[in-house]
Amino acid sequence: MAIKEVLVPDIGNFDSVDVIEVLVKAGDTIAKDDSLITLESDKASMDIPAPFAGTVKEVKIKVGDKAAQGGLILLLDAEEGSSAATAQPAAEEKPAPAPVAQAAPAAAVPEPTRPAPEPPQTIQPQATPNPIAAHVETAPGKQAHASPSVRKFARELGVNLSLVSASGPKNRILQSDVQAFVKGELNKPRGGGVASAGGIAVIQAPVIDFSQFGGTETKPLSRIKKLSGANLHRNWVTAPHVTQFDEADITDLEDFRKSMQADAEKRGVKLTMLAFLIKASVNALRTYPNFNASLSPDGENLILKQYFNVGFACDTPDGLVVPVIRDVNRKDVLEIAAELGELSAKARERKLKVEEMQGGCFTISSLGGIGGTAFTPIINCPEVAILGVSRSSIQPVFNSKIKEFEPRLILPLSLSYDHRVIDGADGARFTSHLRMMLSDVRRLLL
Ligand code: CAO
Repeated sequence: MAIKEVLVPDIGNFDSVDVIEVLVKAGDTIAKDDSLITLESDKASMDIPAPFAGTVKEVKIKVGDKAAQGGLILLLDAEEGSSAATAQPAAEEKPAPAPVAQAAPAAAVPEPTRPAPEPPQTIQPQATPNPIAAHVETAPGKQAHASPSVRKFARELGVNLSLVSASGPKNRILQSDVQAFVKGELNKPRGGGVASAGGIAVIQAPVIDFSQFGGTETKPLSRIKKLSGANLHRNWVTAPHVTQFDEADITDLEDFRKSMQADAEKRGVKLTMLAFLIKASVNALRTYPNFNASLSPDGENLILKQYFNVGFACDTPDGLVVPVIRDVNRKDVLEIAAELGELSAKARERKLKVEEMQGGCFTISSLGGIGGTAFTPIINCPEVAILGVSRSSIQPVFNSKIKEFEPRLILPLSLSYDHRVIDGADGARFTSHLRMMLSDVRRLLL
């Protein structure tokens, strides 16, 4: 064994390119041609293969570094008789020696068009469950031939290239082969576990060229929209939603709110209905603690919270955000209204801190200032319920005491809850409790 330096070989017309992946670590035993790092320029990505076999002593490069020809990648305890000079190219894969081998004696040259054979791939660990990775298995021994960019593409998706059928020349795997494999895996009915016993097999959405029907313009989604979209989709498909609709008579509450408005304004606070709704919701959460809870990750337990933090959906030019008002049980309606104003202003000025959007127990989505009669809000998981509020309007309500219809201000409520945690009866009890709280302003003050 001898310690050898492995350097960045000639990488074409690039002075310095980004290191986007380091595929080995100290202590790894590697074979000749195993990929060591992946470099990416604005035009292409390329893997740098090991010029000889051995054990990695020390990696000298990291993700984010810039690499240039001759730069040190790692120190290798090289196996005897294995060197760049003595290594023979595989007859099929590398018919001609790389022209710049002398310029970088310690490293083999990556060959963009005829790359080294793919080492047996392992599934990359995923931050979130990956339906593709979950359905592929490693098939050691079978070597796949693909360009570095295709291998990178496959790695990003967690695809084991040895399972992908090749359609390129000399049995080479093309990007379209990886895409076809992924499509095939996604369209397979999910089987095996209880959660997938129903088999959610979704057919591929057709790709439509809308310009055939008229003019179009493509506008990128904002970062918030992309993030919230993915979360909303997950919450919608994982939590079985039921929405309970109800109506609260807020005639007296609205009179009270208006009577307090001038006082509130003197303190620089806008007192809207939402502050009262937040207060009333916490009263309902205390009465029905299962709503102030989250399911444990294994789905075996309910984690009941002893704090009362309420989030509210806030519409901003960049999309939906949910600031959280903490410890609502310890605050009066004016304090809640003040915080509501501050947090909404911050949200619209993009100044919300991450911690101001964390720790919520229950969310209110109020569209009352805009319009509508009812809607089905999506639960902000891992919370188990969300209250939707629509626009209040004057409705004729029959007063049985005087046997007459009276004009009353009615507020529509839409409570979506996770049916794994909350039964329909409790859903109806919760909204009835809210009705009661909102229709008698004195109760809110208790
Ligand atoms: N019925 C009738 N009017 C209502 C009302 C209701 N339920 N709720 C509020 N209003 C009125 C307010 O009184 C106010 O009237 P004035 O301007 O005459 O005083 C006006 O509507 C605007 O209210 P607001 O929006 O400034 O204040 P708010 O406290 O009601 O709401 C906030 C604050 C941040 C929740 C709101 O601005 C917002 O962003 N709403 C959208 C939330 C959203 O997008 N939800 C959908 C999420 S997807 O599930």
